[in-house]
Amino acid sequence: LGRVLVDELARHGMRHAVVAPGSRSAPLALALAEHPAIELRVTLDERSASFLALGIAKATRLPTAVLCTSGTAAANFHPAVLEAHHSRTPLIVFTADRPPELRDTGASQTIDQLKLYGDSVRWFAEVGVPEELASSNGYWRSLASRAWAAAQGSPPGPVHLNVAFRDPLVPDMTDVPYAFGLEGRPDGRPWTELRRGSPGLDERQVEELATELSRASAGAIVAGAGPFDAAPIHRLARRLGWPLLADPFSGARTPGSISTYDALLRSEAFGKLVAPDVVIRVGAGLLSKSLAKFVEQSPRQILIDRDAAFLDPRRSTDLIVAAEPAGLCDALSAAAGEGDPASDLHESWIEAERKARTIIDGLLGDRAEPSEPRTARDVAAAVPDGGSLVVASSMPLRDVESFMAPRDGLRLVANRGANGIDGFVSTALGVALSEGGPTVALSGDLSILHDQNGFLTSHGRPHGPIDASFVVINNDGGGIFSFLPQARLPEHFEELFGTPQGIDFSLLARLHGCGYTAVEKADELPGAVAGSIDRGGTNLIEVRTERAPNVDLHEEIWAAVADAFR
Ligand SMILES: Cc1ncc(C[n+]2csc(CCOP(=O)(O)OP(=O)(O)O)c2C)c(N)n1
Ligand SMILES: [Mg+2]
Repeated sequence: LGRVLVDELARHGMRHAVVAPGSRSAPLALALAEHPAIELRVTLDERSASFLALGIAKATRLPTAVLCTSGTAAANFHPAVLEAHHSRTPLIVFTADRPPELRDTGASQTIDQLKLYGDSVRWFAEVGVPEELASSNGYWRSLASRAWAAAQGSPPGPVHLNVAFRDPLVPDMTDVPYAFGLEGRPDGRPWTELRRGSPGLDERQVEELATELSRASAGAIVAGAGPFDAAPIHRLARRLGWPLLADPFSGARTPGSISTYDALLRSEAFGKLVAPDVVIRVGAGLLSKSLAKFVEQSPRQILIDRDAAFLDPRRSTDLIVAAEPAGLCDALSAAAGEGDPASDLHESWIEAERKARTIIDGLLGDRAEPSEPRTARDVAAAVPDGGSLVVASSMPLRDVESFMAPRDGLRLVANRGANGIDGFVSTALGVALSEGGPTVALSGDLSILHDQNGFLTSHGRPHGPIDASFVVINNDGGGIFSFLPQARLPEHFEELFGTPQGIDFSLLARLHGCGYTAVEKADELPGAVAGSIDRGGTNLIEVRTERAPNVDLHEEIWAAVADAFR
């Protein structure tokens, strides 16, 4: 059973698997370890293991397997399953189980694992105990094919296979040979392939929508968390003469997009100047409150989503178009025809972007000591072309959104599905394992501490260290809370929200055999990132900041940008 499932998934294209150690899972673990096409990592902590698999899957967009033994091990997968569910990340979750006769009997390490993750999986299968039947091979291979298809369904997401094994759990040399064939289809073909067309509108529907857009006097395209193929979205924006307001995690924050919208839209005067009559949105919920308000105030709000998901936390969207954004944007551009765009809003936005960028860069450049906004801006610029930047919730995410300048050649990854601060180290290491160029991670101190066990993977034998650079903004606690109303409750603030941990990150690095650098001056950061990438292995780069002055700096920036539009 173990060998057949793994072989079938490999035929579909699975290349990575993560295993957390245990005994009940041994048949599958051995099969994963022995398959030549599968790159395997072993991670002690199941929560870290599942986030490692999640990071690989986010980076490769391919289903990645994660396996654990029976009992509480399976429950430790739950946070990553939820993130995969909400971020539409394909994951194949194997939980090993006791056979039915041992369940609910007080047998050791046995819990109810059936549908453990509730509605958060695309498909659950109780695979059952392997039986020696002529039909078993077809059953197991078809099951693996279905798991693969479900993980890449509409929407993609996690699949849970609960696999029960009876003793003996490792190959028994006294076994008589298996009575039936276990081969897959010839030429390495999968057992059952699922072919899907891409969702879209028909010609008449495209025409109708294009006509509506051409009549708009003040439109905007807003790209939220994706990732998307950015070029078609840019082309449509240019064709219509509309601005493209691009969240970094859309993949569309490339030259020509608007990146300073969060600060700009905090200005009421600027907001009035650019008030839209149509907004086209792609991607998930918007972190920036000022951007969300901008969208909400538009009388017409169109969401394009391939899975027809109701991504509409403000309940204000009035049209959802079920289509692949890239394909639809190209179709709309073609329907809009040649000639000058009807709108010149793009130009006003580009001018405002230039102004805001100058103000922000001026304020950040004035300070020699490191700040959180500058760290976000500079780290996003410092990752070499073809590299990845993995960003933690919540201030690092917000600061990258607010301060990252548009650029090409950068893949951005974050756990935006459920916005947890958990599993961050492992997610970043998973991205690093996907072989997509140098990986840099930007995180707060608490996010790093939350998944310290993740570092166990980085020096995990026998593979050696993973190449990843962790930039840690250490403000000794949860900086986000200083922006929230609880900041006005000084008697409880530090204990309940600030939660300083006082950890020495150089010792943490030493414990895990990671390199360590402290950045004392703001302009040392790009060099520190480049140095870490050159050195290889997992390195920590600590940037110390303070929470209260960080709020002041953000407010200063917002006020200065607003002033320019008075
Ligand atoms: C699993 C999980 N637990 C708790 C939270 C709530 N939370 C959001 S941000 C945050 C503090 C993060 O601190 P840090 O990583 O140091 O980043 P900073 O806000 O200081 O930039 C907490 C506890 C969460 N999002 N996810
Ligand atoms: Mg912090």
